[in-house]
Amino acid sequence: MSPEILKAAFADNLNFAVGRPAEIATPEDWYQAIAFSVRDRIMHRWVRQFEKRNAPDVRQVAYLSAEFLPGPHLGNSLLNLGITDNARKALAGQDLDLYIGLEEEPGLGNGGLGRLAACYLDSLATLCYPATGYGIRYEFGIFDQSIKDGWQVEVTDKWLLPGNIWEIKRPNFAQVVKIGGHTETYTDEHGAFRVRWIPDRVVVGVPYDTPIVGYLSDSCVLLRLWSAEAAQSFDFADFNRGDYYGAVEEKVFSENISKVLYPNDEQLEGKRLRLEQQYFFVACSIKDMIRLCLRRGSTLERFHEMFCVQLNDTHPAIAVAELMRQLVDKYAMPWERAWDITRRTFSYTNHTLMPEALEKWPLPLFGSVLPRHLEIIYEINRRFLDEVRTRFPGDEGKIARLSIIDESGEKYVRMANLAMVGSHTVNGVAALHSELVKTQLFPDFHDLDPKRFQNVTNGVTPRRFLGLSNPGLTRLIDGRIGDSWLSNLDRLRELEAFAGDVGFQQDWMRVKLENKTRLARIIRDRTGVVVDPSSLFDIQVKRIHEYKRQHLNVLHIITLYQRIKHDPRLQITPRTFLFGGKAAPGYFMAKLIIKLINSVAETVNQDPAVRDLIKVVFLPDYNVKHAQNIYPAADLSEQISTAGKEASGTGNMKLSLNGALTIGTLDGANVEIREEVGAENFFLFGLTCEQAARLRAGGYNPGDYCHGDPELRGVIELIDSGLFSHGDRDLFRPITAHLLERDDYLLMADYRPYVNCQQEVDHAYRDRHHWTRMSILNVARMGKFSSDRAVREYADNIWKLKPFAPEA
Ligand code: Z57
Repeated sequence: MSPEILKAAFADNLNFAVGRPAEIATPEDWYQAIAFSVRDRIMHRWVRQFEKRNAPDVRQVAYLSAEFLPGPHLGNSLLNLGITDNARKALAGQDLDLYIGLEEEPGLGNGGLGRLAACYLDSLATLCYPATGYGIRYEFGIFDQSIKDGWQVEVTDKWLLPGNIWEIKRPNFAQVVKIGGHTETYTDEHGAFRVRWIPDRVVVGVPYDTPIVGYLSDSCVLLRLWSAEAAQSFDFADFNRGDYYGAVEEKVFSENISKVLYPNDEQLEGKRLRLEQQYFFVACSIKDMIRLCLRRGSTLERFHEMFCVQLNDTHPAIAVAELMRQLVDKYAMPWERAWDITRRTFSYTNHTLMPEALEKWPLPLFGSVLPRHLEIIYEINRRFLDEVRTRFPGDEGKIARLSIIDESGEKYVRMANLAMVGSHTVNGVAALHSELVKTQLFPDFHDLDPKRFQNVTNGVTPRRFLGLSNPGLTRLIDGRIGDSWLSNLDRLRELEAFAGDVGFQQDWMRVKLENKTRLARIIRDRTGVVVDPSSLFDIQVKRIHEYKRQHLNVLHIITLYQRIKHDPRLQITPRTFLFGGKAAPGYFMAKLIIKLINSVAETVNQDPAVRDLIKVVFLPDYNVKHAQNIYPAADLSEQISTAGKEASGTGNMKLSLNGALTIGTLDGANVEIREEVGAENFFLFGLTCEQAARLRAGGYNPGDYCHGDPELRGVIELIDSGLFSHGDRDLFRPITAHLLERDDYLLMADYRPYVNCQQEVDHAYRDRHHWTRMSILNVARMGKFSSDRAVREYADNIWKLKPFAPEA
């Protein structure tokens, strides 16, 4: 695509699609013109590959996820099409990056789980796998975060307000979804016993399609998101009777379903609307697959040969019962046949062991939203438990634990058990996590069928998180090893040869400094805090959660603060501590941790005694767009969750890929990152998950650690003194009291090892050549953590899926 052709395309689209003369076009107009031009190119590929993708022998994967966090499209699509440089030339002097920066991001997810889904779409497209991501087109995505007086304030995310160029509405593929009501039995024309579901509401799901283009692969996958609309025909009766407001009410009620993303990460909020959202997008997606299956001339007997369906956590697990309902109730298939097809269709990814995140729905609520599905689940469960009884006669404890219905107290439907029973494969998201899934989470299922358990360690796309967001480092790497590494990340290993090369190290340091200088400017513009780009950038960006232990990081900061106050001539490496992340609006402790970070920042940053040595910054509104500016500037990556709690983590991969060294526990994918980069290039501290378990079992007493360590006691006392809260001694008491009395996440036990490990970091950073060597080796050894590798593992081991155009 030459600059001339692109220039003409921009001009045409400014004219015909945006409708603005060039003389008065604003940057927003130019953004739109460029975006339309890029979309045209993507659509061209999409249409050209239609035949190949839909050939009768091509098996597709449907990735069902309640969340997708793709980030802004324009920059990434230009990169993947390989036309960024020519687009720049075509704009002759205009600032392409300015236009790229204007795009609103689709914040249709909370954190790691939604971002992982987006990375996988990028890799599926790049590797030419036939795939569709199915989800919800939330009108309001994750809230925008602003900080007022140190507290998080949530602001509605209006991402659709400026219009969304990347999506195409497909009203002709709309689906009708039933909700509520009751079931009836009847005898059909062949005398067979059947069930029908009489709903008390129906809504229409309208798909909006966003094609996602692969990196230099000529291939696209589809992101198909469902939006809820009122069923037109349904309100005619009201209309005719003149009940205009009744009809409007119905419309508003229907549209509620896709109105807003629930802003909880790893914490369920058992709301009816949330269950309706889950069923809504699942029902639309399953019906869409059935439509495609039939249109391609197949019978539903072969559904599982046409589609494999990946359940991204249990949010879409109702799909198991929905496919059964379609096959049995609608298409009159015998139960056994339908169950066989269902089991061959689904596989399930578990993303957490946290008990508060495991989805379960109170039976009465579930039955009132999905009466027919509840019956089907009972039947699935009855047959399943009968099987279990023949294998483990008399073990009623086992039966109770395996049952899809929790009957230990108030009754619940356990979505993880439904997903387990209805899938041929379950996988965890890092080696350690997958072991814990077998031994801690589903030991009884593992006893039943160990072969069903797999591991697929998460990965991230190097295109967005290095190629796009770190052009400086990308150019430097290209200069040494060529540019094929971006689609073959293992080739980064060729950088090992240059790890000790002083010239290369200097270039490496220069790029890092440039990235830090750019971030320093952003920090100043957005927070007013001035930070020194030559200081060590120590970064913890992720959702705020007690298990991720942002407050352990804070305890370290206060430790340094205290040390400098006691000894003003103390020699320490100047550091900038950077935090970013959103707290669930209803999560009190997480919000208080944000307030604590900001309060410590205020005190530290204005204290003349320490302000040249440590600076603390909370960057508001951490999202994909901001993350892209942060990762390239990181020296140190904080991955300090309590061992056994972080299923994988993916920020850990993105930061290391950008040359940060990790300080971390043996948790999630940290374990494998350390294995890959080498123990000598990783700052390890803290309890292992076995040690943590033993400590808890023996009666953990956090107060002992505090009283046995004067420095730690000093830190807690300093918080309680009101120094960081304008004399208010109670403000942070919920945090300190919890640490001293319960400390569920073992901060007190890990404090001393953490602080000592940070001391090693401090020393290591003083030897800049050695540090840079470690940084280069970290990048060189990150190949494993490409989402291309992860997606290939899913395709080979779980989906049995082949690329539709074999790789060149
Ligand atoms: C979420 O972001 C994750 C797990 C969940 O169960 C929910 Br709900 C949301 C995260 C894990 O916390 C990360 O450790 C993991 O890397 C990510 O999912 C992707 O697997």
